[in-house]
Amino acid sequence: MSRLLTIGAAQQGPVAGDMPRSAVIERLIDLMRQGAEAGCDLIVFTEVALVPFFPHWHMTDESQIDAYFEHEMPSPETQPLFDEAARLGVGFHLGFAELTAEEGEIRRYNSSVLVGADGRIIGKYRKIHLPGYDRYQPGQPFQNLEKLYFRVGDLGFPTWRAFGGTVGMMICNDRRWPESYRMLALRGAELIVMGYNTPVHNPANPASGHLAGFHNHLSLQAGAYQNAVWVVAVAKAGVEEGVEQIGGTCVVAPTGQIVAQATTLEDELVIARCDLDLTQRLRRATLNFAAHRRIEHYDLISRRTGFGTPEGGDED
Ligand code: CDT
Repeated sequence: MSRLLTIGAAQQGPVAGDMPRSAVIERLIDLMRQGAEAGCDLIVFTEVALVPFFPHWHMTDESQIDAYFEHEMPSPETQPLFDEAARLGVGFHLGFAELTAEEGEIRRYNSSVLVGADGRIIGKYRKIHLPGYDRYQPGQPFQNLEKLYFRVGDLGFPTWRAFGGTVGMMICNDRRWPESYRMLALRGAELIVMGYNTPVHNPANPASGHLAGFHNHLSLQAGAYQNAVWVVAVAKAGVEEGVEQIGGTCVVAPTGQIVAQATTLEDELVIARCDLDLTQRLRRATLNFAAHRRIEHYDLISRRTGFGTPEGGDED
């Protein structure tokens, strides 16, 4: 049996600071139309897709900060993307900065939505692993202030029945943590979609620049294979307001193999036909969690001996 889903991973080139949202949305609609033309069922856009990746700059003026956030989704400005999806009959994933009033206060999250082929929102995810700092870092060529601008996501790692399978979302830094994939896989995810804004140079670890692309694919391929899940990861690529970002947008099969990959650092649609049933075949074999995963044994040695706990073997 096969359950084929054609997915377009819509890599974005840089978004200039003075580019209006309407122009960015035109670019996304163009990629969406290319996908529809090629028979895509689902288009995956990147993290914080509508504006430049503003956590790279330190800002204190609330109104300047809020201008990067979406106050509703869809909004009059983003509605054309939803309308075009419904007209074309394709679903999409969109990352955006979310500003919301909850429990009597303004809250800001790094969020994404999954939208069906009818243009309606299926589900929302809020990024859990926020990298970087909560305050200005002097002496850095650029900042990474996600902890300043966003709260930690409070929606967990949900999955949804959609597009003929079970779908979950993560956002950028989440992909470096094995538990993100495992949580989604334990909830039945057959497809994980995500966007990322990853600088080539990490000011906190300048020596690792040459490994940025390798670590991206390493995380995605390991996560896909170890959880028998399709992974679609989409970059905002190229030099954006002076910050050089990796590309490497790709679709990874549950075998861990990259089956399609971007070749540029610009707007580029990467298309792959994904058989969701491949996840089930692998989960009946090597990656059969119920048959082979032995979580109850993982901690036995620590519990019997105390060895490997923070106290070591020093007790009694
Ligand atoms: N957007 C985001 O989460 N970026 C981080 C940069 C961390 S620096 C290695 C990422 O994990 O790609």
